[in-house]
Amino acid sequence: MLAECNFTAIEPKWLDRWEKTGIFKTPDDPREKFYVLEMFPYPSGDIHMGHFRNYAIGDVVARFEMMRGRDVLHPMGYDGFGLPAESAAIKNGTHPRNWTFDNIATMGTSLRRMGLTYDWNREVVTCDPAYYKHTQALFLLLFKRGLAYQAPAYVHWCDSCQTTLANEQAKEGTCWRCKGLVCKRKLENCWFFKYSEYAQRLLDDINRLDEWPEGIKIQQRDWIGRSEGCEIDFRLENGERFSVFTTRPDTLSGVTFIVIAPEHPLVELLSKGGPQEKLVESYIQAALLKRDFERTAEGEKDGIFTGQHATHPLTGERIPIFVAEYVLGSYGTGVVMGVPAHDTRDFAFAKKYSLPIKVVISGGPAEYDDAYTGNGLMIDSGELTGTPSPDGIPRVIEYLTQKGVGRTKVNYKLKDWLISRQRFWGAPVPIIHCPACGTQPVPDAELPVLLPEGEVDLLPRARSPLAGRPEFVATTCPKCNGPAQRDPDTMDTFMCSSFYLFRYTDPHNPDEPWRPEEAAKWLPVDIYIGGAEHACMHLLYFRFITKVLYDAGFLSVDEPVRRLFNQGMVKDANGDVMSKSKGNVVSPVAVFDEWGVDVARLAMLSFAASHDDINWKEDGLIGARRLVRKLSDAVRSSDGQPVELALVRQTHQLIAKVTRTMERDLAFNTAIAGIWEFLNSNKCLPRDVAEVLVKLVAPMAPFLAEELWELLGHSESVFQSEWPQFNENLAIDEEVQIVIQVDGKVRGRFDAPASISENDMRERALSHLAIKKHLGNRNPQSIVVVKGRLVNIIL
Ligand code: ANZ
Ligand code: ZN
Repeated sequence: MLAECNFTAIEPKWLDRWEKTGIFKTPDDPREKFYVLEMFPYPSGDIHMGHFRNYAIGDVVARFEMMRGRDVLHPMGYDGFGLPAESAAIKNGTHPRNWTFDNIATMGTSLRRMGLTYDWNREVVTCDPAYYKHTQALFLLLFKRGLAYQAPAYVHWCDSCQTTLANEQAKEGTCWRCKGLVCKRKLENCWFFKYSEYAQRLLDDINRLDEWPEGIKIQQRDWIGRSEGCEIDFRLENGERFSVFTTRPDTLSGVTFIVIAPEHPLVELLSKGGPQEKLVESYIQAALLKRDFERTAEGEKDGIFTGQHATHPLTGERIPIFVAEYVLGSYGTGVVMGVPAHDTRDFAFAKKYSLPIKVVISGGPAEYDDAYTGNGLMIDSGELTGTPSPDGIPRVIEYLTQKGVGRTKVNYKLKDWLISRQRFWGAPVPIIHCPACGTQPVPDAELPVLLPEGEVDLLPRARSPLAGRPEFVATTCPKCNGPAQRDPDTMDTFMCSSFYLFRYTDPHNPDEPWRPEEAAKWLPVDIYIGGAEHACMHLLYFRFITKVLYDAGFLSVDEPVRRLFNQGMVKDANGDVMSKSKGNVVSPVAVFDEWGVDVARLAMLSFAASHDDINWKEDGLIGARRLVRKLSDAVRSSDGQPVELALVRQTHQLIAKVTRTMERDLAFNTAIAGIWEFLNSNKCLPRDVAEVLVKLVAPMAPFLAEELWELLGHSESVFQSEWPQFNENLAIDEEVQIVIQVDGKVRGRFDAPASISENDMRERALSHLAIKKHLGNRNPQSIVVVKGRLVNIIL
């Protein structure tokens, strides 16, 4: 049966056996724990190739660690809330829950079929009330710790999703989900988490993430965007004070105008009743339609004079105040001191409005056709004249502090996390608004605040559908018992996925999110495998929530994940991204049906190293099937012959190679290549060696390995056997000398490890200097390779 690669019989057989023996159940009291986690899927249909790859990689790691004697936690669940369920429900006239749980059932069947080592007893589903009760409890924890607040704000609004978005979900002005254009909207009641309060810790602790990809760390540092500078106070002519944030206080004497962001609260006051009022108003409306990166891009700058002036804190000069879109309301203080001589944007602005350009740093050109941003000495700067720039900036800040007009200030680009969404299919915000008592948390005993069942009108109307359901909204105030209203918004689904990894450690706990001692057993996650696209979303949110939970005593770790691994994408045979609209989607389940799960797994793993993108091709399946046949044949025909020293060496080398890829780079393609090569050079295997081979392939092709292991006479699972050890000394490659001949005559030699592959021998011979010279531009007719000894090039 095996020789024909008929997996239809052996797959159910082993799935059943694994289930019955419960060998992948999580041990209660791990001695040497290892927590393997893959990013859980959004249940949008059946699994796709990206899931298949992600989960196959995780499964190899889990099985490998198990065989090494570790106690493994390897859980799976579903990120159940989100918009697609709501859209489907609107289309089909059903409840979003139906669509979601149908998809979960479909995906669950496929994932189980793949033979993944998940402990399904620990499955979590974020849209299950038993789970979102804790999402709401977590919200209240933040609320009670003063980390959740409600405020009116200009927020990102996606018109096609009909909801607000957090900053990182509207990068470059496009919605992370639907890729549609995002605009700004003023909302009165948005919930925010004080993300920015954790900015410094989130930044500092990146330095401890030794086993995270450098690229993710760079993106997170940039997104947090720490900037050291100074706040400087100016006065309006009526005496009122406002401040600007600058990284260049050394240029203070060069200020010739002030610019305020259109969304700044001061703007309305400044122009109100004045001749500029109408103009300013329409300017603001236009600016709000633009995206932040468009507003701050290099190039022409426009703005509008407010009709008001400010007083310079050092010189007392009168300086005009403008509103301009290139200043963002969300950064610093939302007000900038304009220094055209030394800031490029200010220069463009000053040119356009014929404002004076005052040079205060030496070293610039004689004629200014752009700002001078280089080093120099401060000039025309009163008592500070002669101070070096930028080295003297701390001295400038000290001076301004003494004068009482400024202070040192650190700014972060990271903003508070906007958590409320105006959609239905999410965890309701557990807050009650009482006309007498104000904002009240829902008492713990009343959690979860359930979403309505039955027929629901989900059509988006720029406010939460829950707002239109009196039986949901109407409630009583927990404090005064008077009539009150529930908050109609639901939470960002990234909130649900910010703690699921902790919930897996105690998934059925009805009262607490988890017992701290259960979490302490397993955390941190030893390896977290998933795509890199969430660098500044999920992967930053869950670091934040981890720190909050650590501070509150729920966790013993303040970083969730020791090692982060980003797998590459799965593209089609031509290297195009698979998508429904292109019609180039390959279904993993169809591949399992036709080729068997193990052949599919081996093919997937052999295309490239796990972190690289791959192009899915049928060739890979053909190759994998050949490998399966070859291995089965070799194992069946293995016998009791003694193992010769050369083969001992080769075996230890192979063990070393496979072990290292499994613990280090997860480049399973090299492990598979090693097994291939081994089988190619050893037709008939001694039994002991056959056993080693079966173990080495087991994490990658578990059904095949179990079947062969049984064939070799074992009654226990191969995953209960021990991972083969290698001896360093034996694994070290012997050096051999390889002779290069051209038409049978020796023309060169080179040293190489005894295990060098035939391909490498050929390549090294052809690139050998003497040989290249000898060949000139003649092309070899053929090349004969004798492994470990000789390359003969025939002309
Ligand atoms: C005066 C100045 C003079 C500036 C000079 C630069 C050069 P980073 O490094 O990103 O923190 N800025 C401050 N708030 C802003 C806002 N809300 N929107 C747009 N620009 C803003 O940049 C800090 C600098 O960005 C600040 O320093 C300010 O311009 C500008 F020769 O102040 B500077
Ligand atoms: Zn959208």
